[in-house]
Amino acid sequence: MASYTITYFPIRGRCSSLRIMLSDQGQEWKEVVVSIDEWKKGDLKKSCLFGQLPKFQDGDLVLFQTNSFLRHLGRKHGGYGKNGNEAAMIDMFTDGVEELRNKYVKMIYQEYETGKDAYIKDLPNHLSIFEGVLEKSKSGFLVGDSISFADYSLLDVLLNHKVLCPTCLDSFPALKGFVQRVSSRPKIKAYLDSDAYKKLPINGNGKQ
Ligand code: GTB
Repeated sequence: MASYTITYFPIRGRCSSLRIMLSDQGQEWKEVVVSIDEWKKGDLKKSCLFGQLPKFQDGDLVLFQTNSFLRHLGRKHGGYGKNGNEAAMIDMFTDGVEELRNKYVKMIYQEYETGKDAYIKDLPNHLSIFEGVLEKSKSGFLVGDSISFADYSLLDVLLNHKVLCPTCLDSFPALKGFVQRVSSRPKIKAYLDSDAYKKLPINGNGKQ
């Protein structure tokens, strides 16, 4: 039986890295899909701690804020480094990915028509940071010698950017290799090849 429940809109959105992580860890989960019409009624919004989805439940534990879900799974099933210093680095990279994600989300939802070109032009300034880190990594992961939730988050953001701009990784061989390698991990590949992933739109407004 699934021990986790994700309550969210019918999109990949902010839940993709979580779903990729659950898949790679061999965990099952249940989806509670909330339509925009249902959300607009307001009752569910009022019940959410920060007035937003996704919500993540692990038995009696109810969490909001997507990165707290990743940290929780990291503590329970691995993927949070092998010591405190690695955990700190994983937090740092996850926050770095979050900054890029927030810029992407702002462009998609508020400035797609007016800001997409400028966003893509500025993208190498962000990607080069992660390129530099992965170039130096012996394991091919952001931190230490094994995969962490920072890697799942980076993979998700890069996959979305490849849809936005298919050539955006062409000058970043380390990032290109990272996407290829991590996407090919058997359980991640199975999830990315599934309808559960492919049939969900990336964003809630049809832009990508
Ligand atoms: N920091 C939070 C986290 O990481 O969980 C951010 C959560 C968040 O932005 N939630 C958005 C939300 O609940 C959905 S993701 N929005 C509704 C509200 O605030 O009332 C982005 C999103 C935006 C819009 C749509 N849409 O129009 O369909 C779908 C998803």
